[in-house]
Amino acid sequence: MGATPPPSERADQTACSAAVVEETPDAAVVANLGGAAYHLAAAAERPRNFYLTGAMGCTTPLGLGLALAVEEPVTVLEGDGSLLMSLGCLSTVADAAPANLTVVVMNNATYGTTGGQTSNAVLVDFAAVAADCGLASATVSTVEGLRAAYSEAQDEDGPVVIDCKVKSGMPAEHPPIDYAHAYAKHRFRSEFVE
Ligand SMILES: Cc1ncc(C[n+]2csc(CCOP(=O)(O)OP(=O)(O)O)c2C)c(N)n1
Repeated sequence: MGATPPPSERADQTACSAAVVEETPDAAVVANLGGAAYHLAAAAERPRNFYLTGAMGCTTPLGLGLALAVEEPVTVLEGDGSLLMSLGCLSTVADAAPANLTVVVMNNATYGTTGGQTSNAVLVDFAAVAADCGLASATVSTVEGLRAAYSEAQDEDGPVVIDCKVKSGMPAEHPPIDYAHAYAKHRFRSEFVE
């Protein structure tokens, strides 16, 4: 069963998102819909961010496809609820094994975006599930812990899954996110294709 640290022992999600961008300034970062997108925008709004809308359960699959298509580092900022919705995708990640892919599960153990209902993440050890699929994995609950595990992940010769225990809640403010589909696709795609 996954460890469930109390809120006081969980990391700040905006600070974790900032650490990811600081460690890999060139990375494409794919954020889960809602909370993960808002925290990423608060930390570092940039054209190499792709903010999902609506498509819960598709964040890691989208990141996997992207990692297979580009050479840059690709980082997925997952939600625990979203990953639970498509948990089998971790076996696909292990099978395809792009070395440039890192999945950080922003695990607040809730469906934060829809009001904070408890998710079944309290029953699941994501790092153990990833390891069972054959993936390198780690569990962290501080910004410093994430920074260290994330930095190590960049040197791994395969994908890495990091279960990052974060506090629930939304950032007080973040830059506006333009979700218009054609604009969002063009802005992100033109970072990688001439
Ligand atoms: C298939 C589907 N079901 C439900 C929703 C509604 N919904 C949007 S965000 C969300 C919660 C997401 O939880 P999690 O992935 O843990 O991320 P968090 O909100 O905690 O950051 C839900 C249920 C949706 N967008 N798509």
